[in-house]
Amino acid sequence: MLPSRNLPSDVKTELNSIAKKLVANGKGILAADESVGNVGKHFSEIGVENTTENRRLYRQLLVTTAPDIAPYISGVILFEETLYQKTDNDVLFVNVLRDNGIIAGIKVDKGLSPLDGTENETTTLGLDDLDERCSKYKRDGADFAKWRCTLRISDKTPTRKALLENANVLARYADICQQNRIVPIVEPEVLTEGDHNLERSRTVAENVLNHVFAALSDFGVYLPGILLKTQMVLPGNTCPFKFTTEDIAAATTEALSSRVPAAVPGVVFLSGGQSEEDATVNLNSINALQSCHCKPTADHERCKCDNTPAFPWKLTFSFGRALQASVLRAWSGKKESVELAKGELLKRCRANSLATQGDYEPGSIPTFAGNVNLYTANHNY
Ligand code: 5MM
Repeated sequence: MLPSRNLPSDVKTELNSIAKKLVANGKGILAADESVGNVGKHFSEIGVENTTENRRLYRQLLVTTAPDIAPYISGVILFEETLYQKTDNDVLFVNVLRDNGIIAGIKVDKGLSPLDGTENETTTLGLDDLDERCSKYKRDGADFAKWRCTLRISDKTPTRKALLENANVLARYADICQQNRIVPIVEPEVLTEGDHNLERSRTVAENVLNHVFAALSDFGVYLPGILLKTQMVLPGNTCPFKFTTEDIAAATTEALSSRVPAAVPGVVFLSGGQSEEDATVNLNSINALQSCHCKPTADHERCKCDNTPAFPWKLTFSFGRALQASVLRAWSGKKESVELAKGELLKRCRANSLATQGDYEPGSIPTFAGNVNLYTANHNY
């Protein structure tokens, strides 16, 4: 098998075109690929039983909002079960998305597993049969995939062992996806647990990205056909110091600038336990650094900018919790609340779309759970 960077040019063109569509102007990704256990945690908070049918009903609510959210959402990441589920009208969810111009993606990792010989560090499972699964998922309508590895910050971590292992696993996954004409979203998530400050968070982010891009290069991954999914650079969740959204945006873009090659079409951020509003405001601050926000013509003449983006990659969202917290609370498992919940999803999608342009006015689009802290201890399943 040739390395992905030597794939035929039509395959590379297809991969690059999918990746670029996923980060098209004003659009981002809805991460709705929670594994069964994780859905159970969310459902228990709203008093809904974690059954296959309730998961289908909830995902149906998300997917059938497609006609409204399509201007803001380029892709939806599904869990394997969801890829094969249908609406009440017997239409596959994947077809509902496709008919509205939204690309279907799939979570292909099989979850985290302890990394032997480390203190609480992990690797991610799922490589063994990945090639066969990817070939099937592509046939069944998935054009992109996601694989999440996690790293944690403490006095002793991340260890070199964890950095190398997770980078290699992500690179093998990415290579296998590309061989199957699937765009891999490469997700090395540094968890927010800890009392570390912003500076420590930034240096760890840089170290992780160094390892990941070295491995992607070693494994011959075709960079114009991937997306990077990563955390914003935030202080640890128990850090005693406060940082502004501008500090967070500066630390995040600094870490990315020094480590992410220009060939990567986009960086899609996870929300990482931030409230819906914080995630949107921080995404907005990040994108405010991407370009001058003068308006065309008149203002351009005043500031003399040529409106060239500051960074070579698009900076958008691939939020899970920060797109769904209000939806879940509004829905609460009730048929009569489906429309209300769809409205909450639409509002969050619009807010985040504005944030990808640096045009979101904080507090301007309130939602049910906009300010609820969505931190999950040990987001390790
Ligand atoms: C949506 O949740 C994804 C799947 O989670 P589990 O496999 O842990 O159930 C998850 O990978 C998610 O995409 C990332 O954690 C980012 O989500 P947040 O909620 O941080 O935006």
